[in-house]
Amino acid sequence: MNYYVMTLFPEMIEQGMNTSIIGRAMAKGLISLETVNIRDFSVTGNGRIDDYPYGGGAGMVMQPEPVYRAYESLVSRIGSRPRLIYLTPQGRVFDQSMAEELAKEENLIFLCGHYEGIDERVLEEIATDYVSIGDYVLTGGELPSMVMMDSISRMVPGVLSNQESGQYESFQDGLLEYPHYSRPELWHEKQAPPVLLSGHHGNVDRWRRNQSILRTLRRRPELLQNGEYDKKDRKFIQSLLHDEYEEKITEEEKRILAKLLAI
Ligand code: 6GU
Repeated sequence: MNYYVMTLFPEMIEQGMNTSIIGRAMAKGLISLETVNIRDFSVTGNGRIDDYPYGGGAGMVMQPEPVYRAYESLVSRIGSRPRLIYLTPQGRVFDQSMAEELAKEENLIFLCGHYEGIDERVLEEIATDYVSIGDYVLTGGELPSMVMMDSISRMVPGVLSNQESGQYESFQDGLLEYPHYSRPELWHEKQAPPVLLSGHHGNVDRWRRNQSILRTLRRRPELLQNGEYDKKDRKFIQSLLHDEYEEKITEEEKRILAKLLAI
């Protein structure tokens, strides 16, 4: 996977991407990163790349020509026109399925805006995707591009040391992940769940699946509709509905569970 980031703050991207798992993947050659400083393509001679908005109003707008020149210089070096993702709070909200889809690309260009945004006309010519990382406003696209590159990189084969670790994490099956425990067996008077120490893999898997369902119900109930529920899942959901499980289930939670069984 080759990432190209067009930005006014290339050092921010480079510093953020050289650490931890992503840094190791870059050292291994599984991922590469090139930043393009849009300011290097200023057309005014004084390094300016922004101007006042037509029609007035607050803030500045990034001019189309420096962005366009930075883009054309980049794609001529790449030798193709990869997908170009413009980071904007007005985009489609990034999620795991988008990360999986983008991980299949060989090259990706991220365009980071600042100030009030980028002149619409150049976006119309070069952007293929408009992506937001959530419903809140940030000062620029740099952090969102790094968030996206981090989660896309995890999906690139060889990046995670142990393929297992990618398999059972939150969202892999549409539900939240089950809780984790390690030594000591007793900590602050809390016992690790005995089933996890039983050595019975079937029971461990069943317990974890049940905990995933329960945790999703408690913390992100709206995600439950994304899951698929087999016979054993349904049996567990029934046991929750009938208060046959150790945890207390509220009436609202029961309403959600009953709806699930109808799927
Ligand atoms: Cl992609 N950009 C900015 N500036 N703010 C955001 C965002 C992106 N996603 C959420 N908030």
